[in-house]
Amino acid sequence: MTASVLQNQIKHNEDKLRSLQLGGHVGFDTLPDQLVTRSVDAGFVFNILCIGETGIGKSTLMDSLFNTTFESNPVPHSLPGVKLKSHTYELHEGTVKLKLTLVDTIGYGDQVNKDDSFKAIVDYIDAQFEVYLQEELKIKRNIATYHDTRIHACLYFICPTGHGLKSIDLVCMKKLDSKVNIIPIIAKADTISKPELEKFKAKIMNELVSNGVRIYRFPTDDETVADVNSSMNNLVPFAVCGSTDFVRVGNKMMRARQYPWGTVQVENEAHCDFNKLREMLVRTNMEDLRETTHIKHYEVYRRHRMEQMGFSDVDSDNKPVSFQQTYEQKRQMIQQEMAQREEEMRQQFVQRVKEKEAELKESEKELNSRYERLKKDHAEEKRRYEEAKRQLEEEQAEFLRRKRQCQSSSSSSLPGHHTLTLKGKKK
Ligand SMILES: Nc1nc2c(ncn2[C@@H]2O[C@H](COP(=O)(O)OP(=O)(O)OP(=O)(O)O)[C@@H](O)[C@H]2O)c(=O)[nH]1
Ligand SMILES: [Mg+2]
Repeated sequence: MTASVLQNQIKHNEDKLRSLQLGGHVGFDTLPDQLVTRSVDAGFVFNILCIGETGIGKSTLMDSLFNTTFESNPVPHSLPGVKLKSHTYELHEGTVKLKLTLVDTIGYGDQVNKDDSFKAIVDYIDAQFEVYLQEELKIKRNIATYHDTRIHACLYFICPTGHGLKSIDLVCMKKLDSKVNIIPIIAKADTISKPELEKFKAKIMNELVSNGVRIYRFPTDDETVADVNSSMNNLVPFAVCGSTDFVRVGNKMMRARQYPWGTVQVENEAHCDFNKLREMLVRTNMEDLRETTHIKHYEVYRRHRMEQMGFSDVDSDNKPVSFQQTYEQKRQMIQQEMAQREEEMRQQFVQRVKEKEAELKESEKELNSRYERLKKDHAEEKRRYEEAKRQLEEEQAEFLRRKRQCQSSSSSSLPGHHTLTLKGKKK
């Protein structure tokens, strides 16, 4: 069935849709409850990526956000490149299970040349999308039980310099803004004064806008959270601080940082925006962050990869094509390519055989002519020896003849001294 026929059929069915009144209670109004029960049983997955320079307070903020102690070791400043490290934890709050993955950058901003600092991060995010895509493309896929490692929220830790963003911040955020939900935060905000902080925030936002960096905006389309989200959007980047130390405030132990001149309470809204960040990230918009990751960022990645594989929803004339048609087209293309390559290889083989044959013939000719030459030389040599032999035999016969002549003349002459001179060479 072609795509256009299918679309027509769906439209036809929609046109036929009629709204009916029920005669009594049926029970499908419990669907939302069924959904909640099912989701609670399955548990939730949330993945946070923390990008920030070494020692900027990433681990401390995560401990403060989830009010626990995650494993972390301070990282040296001497690493040659940026790496990413992930840890997965299972957290329980009431009946709700949360599988939380925290991914940390290691060695970020420590290199002399920071041009490529973003690469490892981009690669990590893409790798998580790729794993998900491969699972989706499997014949026997397990999406329901699959551990989704795609990054849902990226907390970008900005140094509290009061001056604005560094180029590494802008470059990195620009590279990531189409791949992940970026939430910029000003780290160690207790080190910056209140008037300075307002100016700093405005400057950061201006720089982000003028460089076209798209950060995550809390959604304002759901009216239950529209007001709070739009007011929180105005507070971005949140100025946060974290701590692993506690002080007693009233009858409660609170996370705080103590200084000779006073105490900074992490959860005190007059001291920093930590509470607002937690409210937005964990309590109000966790589901939106997960959804945006799936329907916006993953969709971009998936589309790009499918196009890379040669799939498309429309053909060159902008007419809809189905997956099946593209697949058939692709298969034919590959088969043609294979046949062409086979033919090329066959021709190459024939050519090589011909060349080899010619080479062999040439060397056979060479051998034959050498054999003939040797045969001729041998015959010549033989003839020379025969000649020499014949001469020798003649001389031998001559010698014997003379010897006999000599003997006969010496026996017939008187005794005395005679000298006999032989002609010719002695052999
Ligand atoms: N002033 C101030 N200091 C902080 C804050 N958060 C953390 N620190 C301190 O900064 C230091 C580094 O904190 P970490 O949380 O280990 O920083 P990190 O970014 O995880 O460091 P690496 O993992 O080593 O890169 C510690 O001494 C913390 O006490 C903060 O909000 N304000
Ligand atoms: Mg750390």
